[in-house]
Amino acid sequence: MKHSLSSVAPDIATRLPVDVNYLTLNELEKFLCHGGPLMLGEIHFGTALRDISGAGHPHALVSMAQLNPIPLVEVWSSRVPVSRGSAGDVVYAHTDEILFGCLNYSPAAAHDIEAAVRRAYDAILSVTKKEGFPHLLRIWNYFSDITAETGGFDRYQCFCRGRFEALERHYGEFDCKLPAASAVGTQGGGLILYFIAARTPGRHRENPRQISAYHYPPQYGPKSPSFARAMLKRWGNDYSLYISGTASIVGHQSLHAGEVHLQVQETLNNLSALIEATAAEEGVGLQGLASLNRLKVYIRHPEHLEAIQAALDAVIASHVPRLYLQADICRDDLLLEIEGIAHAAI
Ligand code: 3EB
Repeated sequence: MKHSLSSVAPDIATRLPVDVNYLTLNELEKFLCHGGPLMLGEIHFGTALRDISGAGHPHALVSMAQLNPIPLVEVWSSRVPVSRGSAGDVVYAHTDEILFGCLNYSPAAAHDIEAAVRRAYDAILSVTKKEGFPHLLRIWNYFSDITAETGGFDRYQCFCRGRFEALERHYGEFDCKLPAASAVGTQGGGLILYFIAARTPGRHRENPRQISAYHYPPQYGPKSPSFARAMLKRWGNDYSLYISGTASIVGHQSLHAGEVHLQVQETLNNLSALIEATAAEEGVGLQGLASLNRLKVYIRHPEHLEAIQAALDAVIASHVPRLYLQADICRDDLLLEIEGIAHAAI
């Protein structure tokens, strides 16, 4: 039962309102033939595996090299046919239960990252509200030069300020409404955001080993990062725990600078603590790291791939789909970041 959702295409049938798979081009083409109406969106990394420029559904090409032996596409799908639309800067697809959206700014439009992010979040928050999906569950934030300095702050700090201002304007007091998130640096391109929003709220989760990011002290920037460590969502008889990008941070501090083996172990400890605390406090049958059923791993230096893979393979079953990407992490001293989805059936 526990692994029933882990089967990769060509059979990516899912009983969840929203699911993600990492498909080869061949598997993607089969899915388009047999399940095209179920497609919520496709995200390519490094190089596009097919021409997506005319795709009628949300899509993006993210400038992060893939470190998997066979290139994969991140495909979001539903169990029922979707409706598609666009509003302002956002292209979206939705069912009765969820909305998946994507937004893509050119490098020129994302040059002033703070203003671009403010505008992007304004667009996302207004379209989700207008379409009746006001609860942001999970969002991905990808942009270039994440640690480059601009006017005394790095671009990640400017990103955080723009995001904070848009969220504050929209929500007022907002800590408990924050989505799970990743914010990761690309090798080029502008700003790409994609997200899942729902009609009904999920449960905001934090990590007992880490200070909430929205309470980080000011040394990390003028406005704290606005995200939840995870979002727990019940879908009928299933729970999905959408886990934010997780790194070797304890309290608010980066640990083990320069030590990839220790960073991956610390990150696994964080993931494990987050899942266990959710299981205990929410009364959900999540089984620690064994309940992870999707993994996305961001690696700063490709030469660390083997060490990171070995550490993950030692504790996570080989059938769990993984996507390995070369990316810049938002703090210079972090060598990797891991996000994922954990699943439990009732
Ligand atoms: C951290 O824990 C590492 O700003 O949206 C991870 C996930 C991180 C999301 C974000 C940042 C974000 O602070 C960085």
